[in-house]
Amino acid sequence: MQRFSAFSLFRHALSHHQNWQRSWRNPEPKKHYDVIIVGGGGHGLATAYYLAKVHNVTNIAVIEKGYLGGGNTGRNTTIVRSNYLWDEAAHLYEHSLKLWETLSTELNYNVMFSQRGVLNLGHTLQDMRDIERRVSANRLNGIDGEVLDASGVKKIVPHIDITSARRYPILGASWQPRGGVARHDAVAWGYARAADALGVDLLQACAVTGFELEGDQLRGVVTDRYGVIHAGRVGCVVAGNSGVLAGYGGFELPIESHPLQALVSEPIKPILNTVVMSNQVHGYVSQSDKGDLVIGAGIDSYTGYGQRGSMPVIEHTLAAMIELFPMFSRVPMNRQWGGIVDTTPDACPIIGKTPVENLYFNCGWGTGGFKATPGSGHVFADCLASDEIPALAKPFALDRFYSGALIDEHGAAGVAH
Ligand code: FAD
Ligand code: PYC
Repeated sequence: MQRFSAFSLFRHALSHHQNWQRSWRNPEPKKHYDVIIVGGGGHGLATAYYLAKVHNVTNIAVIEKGYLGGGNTGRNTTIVRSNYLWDEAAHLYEHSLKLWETLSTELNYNVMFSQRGVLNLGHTLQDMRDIERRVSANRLNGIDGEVLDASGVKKIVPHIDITSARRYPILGASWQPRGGVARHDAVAWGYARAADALGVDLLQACAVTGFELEGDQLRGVVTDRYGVIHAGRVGCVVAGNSGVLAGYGGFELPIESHPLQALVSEPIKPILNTVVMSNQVHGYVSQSDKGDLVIGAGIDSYTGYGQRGSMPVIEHTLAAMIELFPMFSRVPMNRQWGGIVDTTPDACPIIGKTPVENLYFNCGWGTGGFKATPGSGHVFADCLASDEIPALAKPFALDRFYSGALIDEHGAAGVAH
């Protein structure tokens, strides 16, 4: 009998995977596109869709190194909300939430957006003060929100433990009724199908490995599958790989790439009809329509590009869940995975121009970009179509890290950093 070492089995599996990727049937790429989008996650696909639909720019390619939606878009816990503290972020995320509300109709694809409400729990007096400030700011911006006390939380989530005997007693929460969850894959597929129907080329299994530069002007991208493809403008929407692509352009971004993990339980009968998040205990949970408890963690503290995380974080997250819902201690867990998120110093995205002419970046969404998918694509399409940065995106320019006009959203990020 032939014997295989673990290493040779791994190599065999890897080359099988690479051959499968290579055999992926793409449309024949053109020699020149008006716009190339690098990254076929939700944000890249949404950008291509709005470019074609709103701006009538259809000579576009989306270039994806793996498969569409296989990055953070397909790995996240799908929480959608717009309850950010500062005006700039609140307006951008609310723009996105409004687009979510009509997205299934817009794309003629059921993205399963479910406005079941989002609770952000408070466990200390200071948490409650922060919650009151944030909810007041939200309401001034026309965003729905309420401050609940512990009994108000219990009314919405009967199974939660609000007894004061807990290590992190629940004092109350912010409640955004219009928040909720969506089906992550469906968002990628919905935008991809709609963009494809408008003539956008979707090139999968094709990595961008460099930029074609003439002085400080970008002329196209170098790919590992088709060589150089020329473009008028290039928009990079590659989340945790943004630092690598900035390197191809010869500049740096204030971004760290960190693993962020999540897991699901076995499907159980309906028990939780909203989203519960707690920054203090470092976890968040909702229940999918299939019945799984969808549970997420804070970021792993080390940096890296591996799409997996470390054990201690997951143990810590499960301890947090049991703190909130002691009855979950007996639910078997099914699968665990990780994505690579791109965190910035102010927990806000970077959208717009770069030091290289014709090269634009949309990144830095970190742990919270799924909810922004429609809004991000919508404003980035504006940037790429007209070279004018729309008002909603202006505060998120790269130069804020030089001017000091940071928008600190760590408090509303909802995930421990
Ligand atoms: P991605 O979906 O990662 O797409 C980027 C694509 O670029 C990838 O498909 C990648 O393969 C491709 N790419 C990279 N380099 C290259 C290259 N050189 N050439 C070609 N293609 C390339 N956000 C929320 O709002 N709510 C949540 O509940 C939430 N939970 C999360 C839970 C986890 C575990 C994780 C990991 C993230 C979570 N997020 C959440 C964050 C959210 O998933 C991301 O911010 C969002 O999905 C980013 O979308 P994207 O399209 O920019 O990135
Ligand atoms: O930004 O709401 C969020 C979020 C939840 C889980 C990960 N990110």
